[in-house]
Amino acid sequence: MGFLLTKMMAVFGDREHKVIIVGLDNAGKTTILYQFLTQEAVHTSPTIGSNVEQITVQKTHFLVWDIGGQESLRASWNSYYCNTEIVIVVVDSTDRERLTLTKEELHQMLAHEDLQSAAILILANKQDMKGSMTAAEISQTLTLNSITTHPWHVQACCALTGEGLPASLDWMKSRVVAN
Ligand SMILES: Nc1nc2c(ncn2[C@@H]2O[C@H](COP(=O)(O)OP(=O)(O)O)[C@@H](O)[C@H]2O)c(=O)[nH]1
Ligand SMILES: [Mg+2]
Repeated sequence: MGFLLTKMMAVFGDREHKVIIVGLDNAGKTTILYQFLTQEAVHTSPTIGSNVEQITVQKTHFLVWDIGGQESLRASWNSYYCNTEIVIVVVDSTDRERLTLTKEELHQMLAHEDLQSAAILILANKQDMKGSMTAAEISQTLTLNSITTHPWHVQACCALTGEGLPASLDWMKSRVVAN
């Protein structure tokens, strides 16, 4: 399947757009990756330390990397940055305590030279949980309005049901088509 797809993409001159999913451990990154896949599953190949899947949205191909978020792994996030077109930052909307940590990681990424032309999608995940922060609250704490260097978008979602994820893929597609 991988070979066939690669061949088809060569024929149609289409290319893959690299996406990375980052966020603290337990935010819901892996659940989101596999929810994306169930929309239009193409190919799976798990790797050590990260998962990578190819996701196709109406002929647009994304190669999506889900990178571990534990503290020990965060230092190696930057080895995935090269050629990344979209960074998905997953937030556990119930985790008020660690949102400032996500803010620090986010603003560090924005400053990284390999991500200067990347678009940023912030997913306010776990909206099904009681007392979860709204997308607006999360935007405010992450100071998203101060970001003028990168296109960004915040989307509320629930990875368990998939709510909000089709809209996220639509935004991702609109970003890479715009470029
Ligand atoms: N209630 C709820 N739980 C979620 C949601 N997304 C993920 N989880 C749970 O959160 C935990 C961590 O998810 P996982 O995808 O492994 O997080 P990761 O460490 O960021 O990859 C798991 O128990 C998931 O089932 C969600 O939208 N709502
Ligand atoms: Mg995971």
